[in-house]
Amino acid sequence: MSLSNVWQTFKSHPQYTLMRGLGRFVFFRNLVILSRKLRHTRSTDEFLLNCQKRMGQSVFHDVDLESFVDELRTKGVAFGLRLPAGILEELTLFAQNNPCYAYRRTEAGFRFNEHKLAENSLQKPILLAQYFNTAVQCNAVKQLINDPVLQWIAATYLQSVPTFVGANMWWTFPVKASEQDRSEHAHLFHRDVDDYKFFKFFFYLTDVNPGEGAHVCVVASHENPPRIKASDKWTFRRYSDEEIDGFYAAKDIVEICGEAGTGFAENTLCIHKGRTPIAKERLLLQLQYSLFDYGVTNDIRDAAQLQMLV
Ligand SMILES: O=C(O)CCC(=O)C(=O)O
Ligand SMILES: [Fe+2]
Repeated sequence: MSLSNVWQTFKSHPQYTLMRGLGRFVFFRNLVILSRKLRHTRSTDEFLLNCQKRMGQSVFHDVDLESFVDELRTKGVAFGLRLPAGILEELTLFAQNNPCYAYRRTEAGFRFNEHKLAENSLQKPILLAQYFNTAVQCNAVKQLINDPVLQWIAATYLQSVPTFVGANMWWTFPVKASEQDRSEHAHLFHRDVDDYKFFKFFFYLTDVNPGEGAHVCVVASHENPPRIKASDKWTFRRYSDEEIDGFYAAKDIVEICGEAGTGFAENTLCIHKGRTPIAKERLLLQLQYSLFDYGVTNDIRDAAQLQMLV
């Protein structure tokens, strides 16, 4: 990013730009986390108590909450969530009946079954298409955001009243996309700096088989960032598969597969990427929680700006 771009972003989102600068250093991350924890002690306890009271209303059963959060802390990724069939069906129906938007562009709407027509209209392969305003339009998304199990995990992991900062539901399609599109849309290894502390729940809404469009994560890399070039200490960039294969043990580079309904949580400060599907598209729902909301990770768009391609 050029200096003038940094300045433009600073003017429009000063807190976010500051966090992007400071949040790459462990020292500043820990300082902000600690001060937030101390300020929130009482309200966090109240929040957790409220979650516990509502636990019976959760759609998730048999999750060992303490070990889930422990795993998220130590490994940066924790497994074992499963969406019930009813919620999965509601989300899938929502995806079938509402437009998604190519490359997250508000003027590039199309229905899932019109992918080819949309590509013709856009005159390029569509690697990714996202739904907007899901929390308002889809009850299942709303229900998950308020689910006591997810909220308890978020508050315990963040050691604070969690701030919900966005639902994102999107398709990735098996197409020959350009390297630039793959890089811009998270199909090359990278780390996210979305806050001083944050994490995301991922739910697969289609089956994800080995070799297909899985999410790939390097276990425990949130505390062991790659140091390949000297500048890697300060900068955040895309890494090639070869760089990541060379830096981490193969056993730690995990391709996360699972049937529709599979859910996990990840601190995406870990090295991760989405694989470009070969034959079968992937639908994913992601819910993100952090300390602060910079307004840059949600799917809320002005309905007046939404336009269809086909
Ligand atoms: O599509 C994927 O699995 C990767 C998504 C990603 O990079 C992210 O959510 O931070
Ligand atoms: Fe990412």
